[in-house]
Amino acid sequence: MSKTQSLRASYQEGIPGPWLEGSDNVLAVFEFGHSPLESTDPRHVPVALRQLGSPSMVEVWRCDGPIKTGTWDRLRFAQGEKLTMGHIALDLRKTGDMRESSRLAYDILQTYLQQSPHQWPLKIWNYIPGINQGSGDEELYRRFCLGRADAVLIDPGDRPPLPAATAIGSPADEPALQVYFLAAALPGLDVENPRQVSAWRYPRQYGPRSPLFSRGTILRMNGSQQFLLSGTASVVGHQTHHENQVANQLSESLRNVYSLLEEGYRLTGDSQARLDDQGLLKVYIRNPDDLDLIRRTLDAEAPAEIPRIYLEGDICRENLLTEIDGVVSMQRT
Ligand code: 3EB
Repeated sequence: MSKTQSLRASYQEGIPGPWLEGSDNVLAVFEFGHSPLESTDPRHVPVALRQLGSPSMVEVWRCDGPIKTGTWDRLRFAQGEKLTMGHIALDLRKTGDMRESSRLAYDILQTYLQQSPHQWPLKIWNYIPGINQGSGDEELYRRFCLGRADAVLIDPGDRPPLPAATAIGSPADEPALQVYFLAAALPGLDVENPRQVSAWRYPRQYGPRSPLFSRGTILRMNGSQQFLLSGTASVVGHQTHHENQVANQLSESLRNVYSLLEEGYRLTGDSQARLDDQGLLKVYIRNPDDLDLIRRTLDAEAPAEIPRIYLEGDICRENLLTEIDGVVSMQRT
């Protein structure tokens, strides 16, 4: 028997307004194609990435209430009984360069979490304007990683629980760096992918500081389990595979997802992830012209039941064309 999931994430046709009015178990409403600086309510999270294809969807997170909302420094949050969603949007025209801004965002996030009843981030999403601008170690993604490592007070060598993460580029003219997260009172179960080198062990060639995230975390609560996937791309070992071949990159990303889910089954011993209608996928696409090919590839290789949307976004390595992120339900076997 499957129990009700603690995080109920879904895509819904329409606009955010109705979800924010008087619904007592709505933790967050994500709207695509709008600057994060336009947030009108602590639970309203505009994301600068444009949705490709139709119909136009919002993403709604629901959990057990009552839900308390508030502001803490530059962070806005919604806190349910067992889960918290928080988001930060920093106007880069005011906060300085990307390293400084990333450090500031993670300082705020960390200071907020330290005093929250839900201290453990399970997954963090990072949307970075012009992520591939600059060359070599000056690339904005690498500057972002430096700022994150400056702020985060953990040594991955100690094997602390790490959150899952997604880092995607928003349009270069978007003014805000956006970071949002899901947190709980206990850490998630970290899952690494046997097909991939752990990101925190990436060799020097990818930048001066490695990204700090796990390939996925399992949220266990109320007898139900959910898999929070990190952004998953066509990376095997630590190398990009299928350069300039978007359909093959999507297939490789899916193989990584399946491999990670299998590892989750091995670690829990009794819970298997399923790409079904209780979960959702987000597919990031660098070149909007690739939408049809990506859509056909995904339709052929992943169950039709799992809801998905396509977002225009740059991937953190210039040679990656697509990436998959999502929430997947798990069932006891
Ligand atoms: C990769 O596999 C792709 O810096 O937080 C994926 C997910 C990636 C999260 C991050 C980066 C991040 O290395 C890049």
